[in-house]
Amino acid sequence: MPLKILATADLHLGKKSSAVPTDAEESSTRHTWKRMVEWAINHDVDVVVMAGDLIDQDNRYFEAIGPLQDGFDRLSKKGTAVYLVAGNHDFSVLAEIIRNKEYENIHLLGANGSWEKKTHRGERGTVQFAGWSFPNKYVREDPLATFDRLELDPNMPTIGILHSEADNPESKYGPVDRGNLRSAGPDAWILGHIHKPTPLDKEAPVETPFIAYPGTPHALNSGEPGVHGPLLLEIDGKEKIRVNRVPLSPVRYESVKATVQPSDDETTLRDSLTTVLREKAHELLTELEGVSFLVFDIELTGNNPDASKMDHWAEQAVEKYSQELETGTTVLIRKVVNHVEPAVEDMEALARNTSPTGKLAKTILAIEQGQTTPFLERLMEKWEMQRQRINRSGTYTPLDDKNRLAEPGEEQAREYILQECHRMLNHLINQQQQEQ
Ligand SMILES: [Mn+2]
Repeated sequence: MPLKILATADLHLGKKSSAVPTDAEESSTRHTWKRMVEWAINHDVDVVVMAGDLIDQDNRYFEAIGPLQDGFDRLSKKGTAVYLVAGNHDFSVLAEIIRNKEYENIHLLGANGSWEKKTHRGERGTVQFAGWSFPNKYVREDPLATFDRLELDPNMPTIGILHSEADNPESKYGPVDRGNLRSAGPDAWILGHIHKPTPLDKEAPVETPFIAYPGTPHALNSGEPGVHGPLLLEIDGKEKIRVNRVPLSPVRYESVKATVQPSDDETTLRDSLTTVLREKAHELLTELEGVSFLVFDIELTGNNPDASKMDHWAEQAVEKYSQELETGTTVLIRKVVNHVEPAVEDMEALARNTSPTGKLAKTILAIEQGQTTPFLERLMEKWEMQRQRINRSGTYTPLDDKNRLAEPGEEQAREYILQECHRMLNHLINQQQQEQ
C-alpha cells in the first residue's frame, strides 16, 4: 500500500467565490475545507500537506479560525498528520493558532523564514518533509538560497513545501527559479501562491521531481477556470509517485463563445445562448458531481445589423436565465462580452466615402489590415494620454502592483479603438436607417 498524501494550498479561509449567491454555504471556502477533511478521513489519507495562505488576512480573519481548528481537531482524532507552511497572507496568524492548541499531529515547518525538515514515519512508509514559512508579508529574496543548509537524507522520499512565486525574479513573494527547484533534492515540490492549478497530464507518467501548484481547492473567481481540488500523491518509494486531482470545489468557472447570426433578433439570440450553455454543460456533465454552481462567461461574436443592441438583449437574457442540471448543479451567467460587429456589406466601398461613416470604415480597415492613417494616429495619441491620466489618478494608488492591470501596449489600443469604431459606425447606420 502506498503512502497517501493529500496536498493543497491557498485555501483562503474567510473568502467567498464571486458571482455566486453569497448566502449559499457552498460559496465559502470553509465548505471546501470541511469536504477536504472528510475526504482525507474517509479515504485513509496518511498526510495532509498545505502550502500556505490557508487564512485570508483581508477577509473575516476571525471567522476563519473556528473552521480551521475544527478540521485540525478531526484530523487529529483520526491520527492524520498535517505538514504545512505559512504564506504571505497567514505568516503571523497560522503559528498562533497552532501554538494555542498544541496539536501533536500538526507540523508548521520553517517558521521565521528558515528551512526545517521533519520525518514522517507511518505504517505505509517514511517520508521526509522540508518546508519554509513566510516571516513577513513580503520577501524579495530567493528562499532557496539557504536550502542546502538542511542536509536532507538523500535516500528517503522527500517532499518540499513552499509558498512562493516561481519564475518571476522581480516578485516580492519569495521568488524561486523552477530549475533550482528541480535540482534542489526533493522528489516533489508542493507550491502555494498561484491560484490557478498546474495542469496534470493524466496519460504521461509523473516526471520527478514533480513540481506543481495544486491551486485553490475552491475556485474563487472567473480567472481560475476549470476543475479545482487538492492533489492526491501516492508514494511507493523514492521517485515512485502517482498524482491525481481530487475535484472538491463546489464552484466551477467556464467561458464559452456564441456566434451571433446576421438574422438573429432578441428571441433567437436568447435561444442560441440557452443552446450553447446547455451543450457546454452536457459536455462537462460527468465532471459536475458535487459542483453546486457552474458559472459562465459568454463571448458573443459574429455579425449582426443590431450589434449595439446586443448588450441590452444579452442583459435581458442573463436576467431571465436559470437552469438546473441533473447533477443538482445550478448554471449561472456571470457576464456577456459583446464582440459582435455590425453587418456592413461593403466596408471598402463605404471607406471611399468622406462622410463620418466613411471615415470610421476607413479606420476599421486600417486597423484590420495592420496599417495606419493620420486620423488613427491622433486617436492612438489621445488614447495613450487618457490611459496615463487614469493610471496616475489617486483612485488606484492603494492597489499594490500585483492587483494592477499590466501596461497595455499599442496592440490593445488598436483593439480597443476598433471596437469603438464598430460601435459608433453601427450607431450611425442605425440612425440613418431610422431617418429614411
Ligand atoms: Mn500568497
